[in-house]
Order: sequence, then C-alpha cells, then structure tokens
Amino acid sequence: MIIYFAGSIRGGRDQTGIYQQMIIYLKKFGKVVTEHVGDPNLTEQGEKEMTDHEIYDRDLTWLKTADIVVAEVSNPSLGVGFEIAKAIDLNKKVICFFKKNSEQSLSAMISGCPDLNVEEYQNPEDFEQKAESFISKHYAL
Ligand code: 6K6
Repeated sequence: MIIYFAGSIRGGRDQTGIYQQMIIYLKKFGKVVTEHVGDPNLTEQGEKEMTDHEIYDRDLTWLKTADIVVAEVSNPSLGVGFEIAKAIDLNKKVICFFKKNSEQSLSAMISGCPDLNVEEYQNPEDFEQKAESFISKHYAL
C-alpha cells in the first residue's frame, strides 16, 4: 500500500515530532512516500536542492500513486489544504487527524467537508487505533 502523509512544512514545524511518530507507525502498513515531512532536520527553510516547481511536480506525482492520504491538520498549512483538496479530486481515501484541545481551530473547509474523514486524537495510541481502523476499512491488509 502506498501512503501519502501530509503535514505542515512552511506553515510551521511545531508538530514535526508527532508527524515523525505517525509516519513510523504508518510504515507498518506500506510505503510512506512523503517520509521527509516527519524529518526533524527539514526546517521551514527546507530542501534547497529542489525548486518549488520540482517539489510541486514530485509531490503531485506521488499523490496520484497513493492508495490513501493521511493528513495531520492541527497546524494550519496551505500546502496540506491544497493536497487534501487535490486528493479528493483524485478520488483518494483521505483521513485528517486533528489534535484534541489544540490551540488552533480547524478550518470549516476541512471539518465541514463531506468527502473527508476527520478524526480528533488525544495521544499516539489513539491515533494508531483510528488510523488502523481507517486503513483496514478501505484497504485489504
Ligand atoms: C521545506 C521548507 C522550505 O522548502 C521546503 C521543501 N519543500 C517541500 N518539500 C516537500 N514537500 C513539500 C514541500 N513544501 C510543501 N510540501 C508538501 O506540502 C508536503 O507534502 C506537505 O504535506 C505540504 C506542506 O505544505 P506547506 O505549505 O506547509 O509548506
């Protein structure tokens, strides 16, 4: 199974540790093509060896190959919002995870979208349970 994980980069890297933990867990189920999103060495200044156009093309190509999309949406990010909308257009199964009691409010364009599965999670175990349930529902393990 190919998993596309979306998390904030230029939107801010405060949640990187959580992304990293989520990606490690998701790798149990298949290949996470966007593993770099959870890399603590990737800062808001980021990958200097690629142009933005190259990053866009590469990420869109990966998104098209994905079986499911998992987005961590607690930290608002234009890129993550864009990827979610694209994934919906591509008829991908998309699940968004929002940290309970987050300081930020989730956009109504995410929480109100009927094509999305949106889950709150309290801790890594809660995330794992909800992610596994979603994956087993949409993908024969
Ligand atoms: C990092 C910092 C500066 O430049 C970079 C390199 N940029 C990216 N590398 C890889 N994926 C990216 C990059 N910028 C955005 N993305 C994609 O958009 C990722 O798949 C993330 O899920 C999402 C993050 O968007 P922003 O708007 O928070 O950057």
